[in-house]
Amino acid sequence: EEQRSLLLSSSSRFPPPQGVKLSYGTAGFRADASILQSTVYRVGILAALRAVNTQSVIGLMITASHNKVSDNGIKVADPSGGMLSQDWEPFADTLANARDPEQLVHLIAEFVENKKIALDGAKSVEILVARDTRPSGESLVEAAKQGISSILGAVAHDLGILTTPQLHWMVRARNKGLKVSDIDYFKQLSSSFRCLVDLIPGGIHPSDVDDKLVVDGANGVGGEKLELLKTMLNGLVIETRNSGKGGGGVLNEGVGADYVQKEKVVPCSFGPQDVGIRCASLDGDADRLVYFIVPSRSSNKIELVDGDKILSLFAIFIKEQLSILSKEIDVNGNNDYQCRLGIVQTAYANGASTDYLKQLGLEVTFTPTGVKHLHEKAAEYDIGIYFEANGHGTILFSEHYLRWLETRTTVLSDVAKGSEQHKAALRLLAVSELINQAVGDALSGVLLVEAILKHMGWSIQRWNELYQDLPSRQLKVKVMDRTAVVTENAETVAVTPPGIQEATNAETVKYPRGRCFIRPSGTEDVIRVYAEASTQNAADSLANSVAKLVD
Ligand code: NG1
Ligand code: ZN
Repeated sequence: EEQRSLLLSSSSRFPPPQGVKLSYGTAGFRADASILQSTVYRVGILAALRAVNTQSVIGLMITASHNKVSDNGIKVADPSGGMLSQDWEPFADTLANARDPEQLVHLIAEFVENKKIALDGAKSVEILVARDTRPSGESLVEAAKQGISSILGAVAHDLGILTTPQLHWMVRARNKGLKVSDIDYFKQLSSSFRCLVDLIPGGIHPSDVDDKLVVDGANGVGGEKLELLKTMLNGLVIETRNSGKGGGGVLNEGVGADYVQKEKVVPCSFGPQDVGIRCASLDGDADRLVYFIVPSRSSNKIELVDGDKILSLFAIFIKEQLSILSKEIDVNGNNDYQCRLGIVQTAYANGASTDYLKQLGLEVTFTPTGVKHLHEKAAEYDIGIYFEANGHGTILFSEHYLRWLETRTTVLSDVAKGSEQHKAALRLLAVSELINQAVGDALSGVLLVEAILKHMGWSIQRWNELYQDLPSRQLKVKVMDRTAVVTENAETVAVTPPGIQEATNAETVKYPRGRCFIRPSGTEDVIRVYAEASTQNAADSLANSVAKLVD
């Protein structure tokens, strides 16, 4: 029928690349941009099917995040604004690897039947498409649109260049029935930031006025968007570098959160002039954030303030508000609601951060790498804070808890407006508005870090001293087949190949405070090795010897 011929004719324009097998990994599909046309077209089809199936707005983001500028990728944002439902991932793989139009159409028909997707095109559904600043993005957006419009009733809405978290935010907002444009995102961020600043005990310290933050935009979309956000903020001085404008540097080349976190050196255009200043780095699509300090004029080494430390800062602040709130007693002398606060990390979290968080009495759990796992776990709490060490993370508030907070603010403002409890409830609500509820978001992350530092009256040095990172080393080993390594227990134990875990353990016990694990990357053809120990030399040596076992 109509649908079938539509698919056959459009797919014949997007022949798949020969001899490559693509897989929808932790970050969707990622590859050299030159081979992605057919994949992106097919993910367009998938997104359209998902939209019809859920009768909701779906998002498509074209980005390869922190990877090199010649790469690109595509991922799907589900109706909640989160990652594509995991039970659709195998279908994504199957579609991407279909040999020819006939097979593709057959696979789609089979899936549609299986999932009982009603493809009558009667009710139209919308797919929001956005891309980062990669030059290949423009033609890939076209391919995505062709895929989308091959499904009857599916309509693509091109939002141009956005950060990844912005797109996820838009999808989430649209499915809540809000008519939003991308300016609403900036309005919500700036007004909730203002709200937090207004609630600082004793107001902003006068010395804060010329206390600046310098942000490395990775020569990508984040720098550009931050420039815009800045114009809507008061009481925060931000200098943006590597904003990607005016023919400056190359995306992610010697810049950005991934570079800074892995290499632990200053990014391009930072140097001796920045000694002691609060600096931050975004990644190429602005969903990761790390801070850093340049400690001395004579070296390009930095003190990294990573995702674990951002997590710790957020946790302290949230915990403080909760303990203020818990002093609120109702007329019967009861505190009527105990908020469940949970912290979610991965095995890459620095051991010192986990120790610190546990010491604060917080509940810490571990999931495998990949935001979808952390996000899912964090969503089990009233307030769930998750972060990957590399700077991807956010704070999730349950709807139930938000409703409770809202009623508290009304009740409290009747009886005790201006009370500490009232303010704490307002702060938590402002945090829930500021921090992206869909995915990790570097721009909202920067604003929350800045608001909390002002609230605490802390310098970046004071924040960095919360605990001292254990020395660590991360290596990657190129392998023929990364699927040979299979892990369990939140990736801390390798169950295959046989004997590899025992050999790793035998190395690890040689080092005081040693901890080491291996896992296959979900985004590159490598096995990653992570090691931690009491000295840098020991961590390096442990990582190297385990890398040799993998090779
Ligand atoms: P892989 O390649 O699976 O390790 C990397 C990061 C993840 C996550 C994804 C998605 C590390 C060790 N891994 O995944 O945390 O950010 O990329 O971009 O940083
Ligand atoms: Zn990213």
